Amino acid sequence: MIIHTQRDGFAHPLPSEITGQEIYQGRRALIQRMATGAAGLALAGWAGREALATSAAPGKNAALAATKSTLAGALTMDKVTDYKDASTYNNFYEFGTDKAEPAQNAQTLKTSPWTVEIEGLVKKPAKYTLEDLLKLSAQEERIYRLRCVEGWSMVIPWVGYSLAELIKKVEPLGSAKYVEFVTLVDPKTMPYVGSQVLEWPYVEALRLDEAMHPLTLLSFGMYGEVLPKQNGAPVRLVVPWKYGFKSGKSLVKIRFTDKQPATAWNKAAANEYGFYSNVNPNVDHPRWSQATERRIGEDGLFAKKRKTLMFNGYEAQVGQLYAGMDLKKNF
Ligand SMILES: Nc1nc2c(c(=O)[nH]1)N[C@H]1C(S)=C(S)[C@@H](COP(=O)(O)O)O[C@H]1N2
Ligand SMILES: [Mo]
Repeated sequence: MIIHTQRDGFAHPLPSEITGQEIYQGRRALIQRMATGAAGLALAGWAGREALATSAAPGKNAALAATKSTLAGALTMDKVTDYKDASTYNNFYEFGTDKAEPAQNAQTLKTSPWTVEIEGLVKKPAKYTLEDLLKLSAQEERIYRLRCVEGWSMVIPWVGYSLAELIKKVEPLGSAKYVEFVTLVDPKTMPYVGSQVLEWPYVEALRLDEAMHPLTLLSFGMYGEVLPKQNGAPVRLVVPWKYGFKSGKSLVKIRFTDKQPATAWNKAAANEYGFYSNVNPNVDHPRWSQATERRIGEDGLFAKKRKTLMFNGYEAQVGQLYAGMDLKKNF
């Protein structure tokens, strides 16, 4: 068993930093969280496994309990991005095209009640309420890199579980080859869905085997709390080896199909954004290189750019999915 001790720059909360939420939720949560702090480091692995998410957020949103993932590749050792950066530097075009706009504009998004409809080529199509989804499998904390095609990246402790858990429940038919992810369109709360920047709803898709890969995360939270609205509340996808845009936010429909679905950025500019969109330093975007990236939070005057890793560093886990494929053609 791997015992996760203090990761570089991964600050455990001091008792004085424990959020009001946890005090409100009671002593057990508080003790679990403290077990991951300085004293907890001396304890055996189970303490860490049992613990709540350890990445302190300011307590703006409700706490979401999670155990640390034990999945290979799910706990990146890179320094975790500051919550402030992860929640104020966003792409969520329904709320504006500027990085700061989603945090300002998305607060009107109504995340309750919420349902996600599963349809298409499955034995058990169903409507899941958010509450059903939250209960469907155990919540895990996974620390994934997220890299945008624009050339920046962050490291975020997400909370959720493998999308595969949900897929198994609905039993895809043999004819299902792709999974389409449809996100919310609500002109009342989303100022930009009347605009022409993209076609709405924002749609993403994966091949079924990519969607079934255990690293593909159905996420409900980050930094130990439910997702901020600007990060795709109440439920989004996180596909860590693909450019950020493959990770659709505020999902309302998951559809199983036999044909490759048309996706938002591919429709907008097919020569720039392919269906696969795997992070690949060897395939340039037509207008810029993809060989390096800027890590958000490291952008001081002398900060060096980082080398972008094949499949965003998840090659050992996902490389096999693309064996024999021409990744220049299938970019
Ligand atoms: N519905 C929706 N989902 C979306 C987007 C969007 O504009 N609308 N932007 C994508 C892009 S380009 C990126 S890089 C990530 C950003 O996620 P973050 O803001 O949580 O970092 O969300 C993706 N999911
Ligand atoms: Mo992106």
